[in-house]
Amino acid sequence: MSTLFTRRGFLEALALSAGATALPRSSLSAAMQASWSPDESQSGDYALRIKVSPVEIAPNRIISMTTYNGQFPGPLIRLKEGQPVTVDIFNETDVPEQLHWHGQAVPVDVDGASEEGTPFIPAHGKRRIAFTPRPAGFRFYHTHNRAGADLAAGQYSGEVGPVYIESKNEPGNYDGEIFLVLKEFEPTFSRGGDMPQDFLPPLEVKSLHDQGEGTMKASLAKGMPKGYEVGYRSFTINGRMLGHGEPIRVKRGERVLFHVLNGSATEIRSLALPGHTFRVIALDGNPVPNPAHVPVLWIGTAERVSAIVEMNHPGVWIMGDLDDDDRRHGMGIVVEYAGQKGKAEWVKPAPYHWNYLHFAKPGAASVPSDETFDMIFVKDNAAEEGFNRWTINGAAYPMTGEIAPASFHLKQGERYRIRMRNASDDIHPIHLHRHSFEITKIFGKTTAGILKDVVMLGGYQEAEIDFVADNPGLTLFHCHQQLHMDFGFMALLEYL
Ligand SMILES: [Cu+2]
Repeated sequence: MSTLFTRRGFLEALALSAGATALPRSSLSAAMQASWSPDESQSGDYALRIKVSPVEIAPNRIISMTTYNGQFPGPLIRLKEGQPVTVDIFNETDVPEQLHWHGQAVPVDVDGASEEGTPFIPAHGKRRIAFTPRPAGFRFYHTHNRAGADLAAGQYSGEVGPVYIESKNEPGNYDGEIFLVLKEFEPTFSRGGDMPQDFLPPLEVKSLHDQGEGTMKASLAKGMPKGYEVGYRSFTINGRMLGHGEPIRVKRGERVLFHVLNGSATEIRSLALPGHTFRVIALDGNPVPNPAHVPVLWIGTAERVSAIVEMNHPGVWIMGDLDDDDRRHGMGIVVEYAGQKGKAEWVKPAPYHWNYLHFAKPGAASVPSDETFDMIFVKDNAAEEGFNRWTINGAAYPMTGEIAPASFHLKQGERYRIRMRNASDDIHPIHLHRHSFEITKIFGKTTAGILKDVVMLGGYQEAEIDFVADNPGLTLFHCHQQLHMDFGFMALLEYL
């Protein structure tokens, strides 16, 4: 089946491809409903089943992974902003689970983070949750389990699925809508490894650079090896390696809206379509003030980009990652124009700096904040049984699984600014739970109007984000890189 659907046909098409249990009851066929016991059929609007399943990412290349409803990615869940839903989450595994509603302003008992106090979905048990979806836009759901040294756990698994929350007035100025989930599989550890960062504007802060490099040199001088990093053997879009999924079939002149989710546990991804540009209209599901054309998308771990592509360059193309090795190992999908045949072509795009400021109104000034928190992020090389330990203001979040005391105490209704300084050479996709934030300073410039829930903070760089404390309870702040969050890079904010 093609991954391209018209807006109206989407739900019907989904019923054919996705696990039926994830669809609203009303759209299930009689045959599908028959598989529900009477007890279950009186239950929630949606059901998600966490289970270990084989997933075929290329012909006869079948990977065992924990999934939602036996498929990867998890089924697309379409919700309506402000219209309450109930979801039954069944855990058919041996491990207690957390299902996080990433990017939604939900209460603590729904959010899906044990650090905030969300109850676990017990092993071989279930939880029913009820919430009101908000805000509108492209969100997602994923496990929030700690993986630590277990490369089958946490987001190394297949526990990732897209959520789309429709607003009351969708503009819909496009012909088709496609969801793409980028995800690597078959992870292995290595010692050290470099994350590409030259796609960001090069604005290192000298004092942070000197601090980070000094600490690293001292550690290596003591004979410490470099801390573990993760690499992958296979790469997929929508669960299929490049060349092994159905192509995206388009016609000349069509305007296609791509909703791209980086579902990786650890990686930053890029995406280009030779001969075409992306008109970015939303970041992390939130409309941007200044939709702009870009040749390449760069998407941090857990970030989303929504962009319209005008199909005006007929051919058969590889829409793929700029990294040759990752693309050759699967990170791409074929885009095929009607009437065009032949081998899919890749053309490397010209170098380009990804800059969130392109999508802001030039000169926009942010609202002053009531209070500012400073945070400095530091890496202790290989300090935790060979893994890098991460600290925020000198403290690593405890790895015991218990709820730690909150590090930051807020007052409801106030507007806060977090001034983040990265004293490490790694790039960090910084995430705040249950709130959206506004980027107010990045790459040395102040700005306003870019609302996100994850922001990439480059090595030795600084950035500032603002948010309003309007969703009380414990709120988790963390780096979304699994290896970083699992080894200390988390902190709790609290207000009642
Ligand atoms: Cu990080």
